[in-house]
Amino acid sequence: MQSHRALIFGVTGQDGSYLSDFLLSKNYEVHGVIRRSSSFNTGRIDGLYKDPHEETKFFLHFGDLSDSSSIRNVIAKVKPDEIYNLAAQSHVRVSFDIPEYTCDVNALGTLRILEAIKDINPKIRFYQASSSEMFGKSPAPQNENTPFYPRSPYGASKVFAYWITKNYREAYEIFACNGILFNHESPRRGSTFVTKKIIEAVIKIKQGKQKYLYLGNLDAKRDWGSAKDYVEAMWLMLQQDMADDYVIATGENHSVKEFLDEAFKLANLDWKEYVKIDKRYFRPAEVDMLCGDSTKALDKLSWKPKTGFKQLIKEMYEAGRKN
Ligand code: NAP
Ligand code: F7E
Repeated sequence: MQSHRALIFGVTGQDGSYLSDFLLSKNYEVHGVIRRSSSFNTGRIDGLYKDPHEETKFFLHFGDLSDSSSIRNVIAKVKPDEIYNLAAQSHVRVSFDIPEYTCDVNALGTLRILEAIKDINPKIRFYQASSSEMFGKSPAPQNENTPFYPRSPYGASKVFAYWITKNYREAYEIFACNGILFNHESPRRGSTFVTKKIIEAVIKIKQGKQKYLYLGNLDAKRDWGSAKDYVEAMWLMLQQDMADDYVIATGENHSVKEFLDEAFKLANLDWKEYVKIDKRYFRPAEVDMLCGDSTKALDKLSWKPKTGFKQLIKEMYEAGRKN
């Protein structure tokens, strides 16, 4: 039987790397789009990449979501059955510094892929990485029917991408799905997101290599799940009979303070002795509380999270200590 072929935009990111692992385990041929960079940006996928002269099911191509021609060329060349758009300027705080770039990549980048699918092969199935940041100020628990109220250029860019994905589904019958994923973390999480920043600091403080940890708003609450669990949900969405949108979450939320409690406890330390507040890390507008209701994903995809809050922190801590 011929194996399925997937194309992943954002393959070098946290989710792109876990999705690649997952699809390769399902015998997919996996193609990823990477950006040219002056230093290597492939650390998360180095274990998967082989010289193309050897036998491999994992291939990389240069491209960029701000460049329509590269998107069209790679889709035409790879001829994928499924496309996963995980590429984004994904940092909420940074989106206030570079709002125009964030919207170009996250919002128009999604439109560029959809236009290419429409023109090249409308039968390609499409996954869009939508985000709980779209709910912003809407009260928790948030599900597929909760109104969007984004609080950042990042959130607003993802709202456009969500609607254009839905629009191409309705207008052109493209099998296009939005996965509305709540925060998900892992040992591969970028170092400037709060969970990984805390874990790295705990380890360095314990080793005597760092004195203090500077953070912003400690009262914000997030529904933190595991990236490894969440990439399976992305794939499940594209295996259904009908395209649809799904919230993916744990249904539990915790404050940044609670995360600090758990993480510092693993090193037998009291975070209150090491954490200092730096105003630079506050956002011009904050999302105070996110907590997802993923009943629909359980009913329709039989998906549920496997990793709890404490287990996630422990996994990140143990992996960090080995590095
Ligand atoms: P991430 O680690 O920041 O990865 C983002 C990926 O996008 C990287 O591969 C990055 O490439 C690539 N990228 C950035 N700008 C690009 C451009 N102009 N052209 C092509 N590629 C570009 O993000 P993540 O945590 O894996 O998240 C994956 C997706 O899910 C993102 O769209 C994010 O917004 C969304 N999301 C994430 C979460 C979460 O909690 N993690 C929750 C909801 C939604 P480089 O490596 O070269 O920078
Ligand atoms: O912040 C607070 C901060 O940057 C979480 C992205 O993957 O998930 C992520 O966005 C909370 C916020 O994630 C620091 O103010 C305090 O309330 O880890 P974060 P995020 O903004 O929730 C969503 C679902 C996405 O879609 C995004 O792509 O922690 N916080 N002090 C801090 N945050 C950071 N980064 N750094 C601090 O020092």
